[in-house]
Amino acid sequence: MGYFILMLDQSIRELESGSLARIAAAESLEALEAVRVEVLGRKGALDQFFKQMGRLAPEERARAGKLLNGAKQTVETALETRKRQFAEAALHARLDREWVDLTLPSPGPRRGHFHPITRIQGELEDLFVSMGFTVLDGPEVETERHNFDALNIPRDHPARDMQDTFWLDGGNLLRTHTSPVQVRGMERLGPPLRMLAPGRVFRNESVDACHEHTFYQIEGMMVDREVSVAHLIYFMKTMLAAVFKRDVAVRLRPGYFPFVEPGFELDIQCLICGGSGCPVCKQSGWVEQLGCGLVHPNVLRAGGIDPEEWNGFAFGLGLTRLAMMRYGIDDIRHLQGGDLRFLEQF
Ligand code: FA5
Repeated sequence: MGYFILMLDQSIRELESGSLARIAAAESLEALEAVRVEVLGRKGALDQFFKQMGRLAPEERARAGKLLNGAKQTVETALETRKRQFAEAALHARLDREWVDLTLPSPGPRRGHFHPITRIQGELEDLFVSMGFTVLDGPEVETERHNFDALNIPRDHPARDMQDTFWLDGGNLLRTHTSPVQVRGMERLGPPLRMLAPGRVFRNESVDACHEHTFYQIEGMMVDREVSVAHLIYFMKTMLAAVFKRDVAVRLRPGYFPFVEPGFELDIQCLICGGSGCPVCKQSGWVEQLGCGLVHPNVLRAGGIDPEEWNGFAFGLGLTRLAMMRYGIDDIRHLQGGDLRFLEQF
């Protein structure tokens, strides 16, 4: 064998082993591509060798051709293998990143809960339904007749100023209390009747820790024969016991509402300060919860019921204030502020 072929032989082997070492050490597809271009590419190292083959004798040329093709094959295979390793490593990294344990129990959807006002409203509805009351709904946009006239508050009556009203174009108004549902209830159900009407009411008044312009009330009314103040007190006591589930100090004072006679206001001892005085009870130690009384004959008449034959009691409870007392909320504005950090505490 000639000297030239021996040198060629050695150079090809060196090129092959050098290329394999570079492929093994390559850390990226770019580095592999660089090796491929340098070794296998047009004008690459192997190509240079192929070009020198013309200078060899025919039997040496066959041997050199075999050697070169073998080296080319080996480098190509090594490049492919290393590329596959990169692809597999990338796949494993992705699987590691995206792996989830499908056998873990699901945390389930996040569940909300009822607003404190809705919760008390639901409890009171259940309680009164269990005592034979029907739950009624009424419109928030009311007529002047239902909100005032039929409740014995004619146009020039000073009592209209007791509740500052949002008047609407056309003479309607945003109801200032749930009492208009008494009138609708009498018209719809007729005597004897027991009805409960929860709902939102609106007053054009300034807001403080205990007063909102938009708040909730529950109206209750019972019409039957020989209904007395004793019945009224029984139902009020039953209701407060159900809401507070403990003894709370209560006081009943005479109160004026044109639609009842006699009329009362019921206060409970402030549960925010325990009666010592705070902004919620305006330092008085007591918080007014509801107005109530025996239904005025004029109201029964306006509802189509004969006051000679029937009488009844009615009450209008401040549901928003009741929620404040039950949950110890020291500012009424929190209740409709819509702040989830507040609401999630209940
Ligand atoms: C009335 O609204 C009468 N309709 C209640 C009534 C019904 C009396 C049936 C007799 C017979 P008053 O304006 O006092 O009454 O309101 C009733 C209750 O609503 C109050 O005791 C109080 O708890 C609540 N309330 C009144 N104004 C506000 C306000 N601005 N913000 C929050 N709660 C209020």
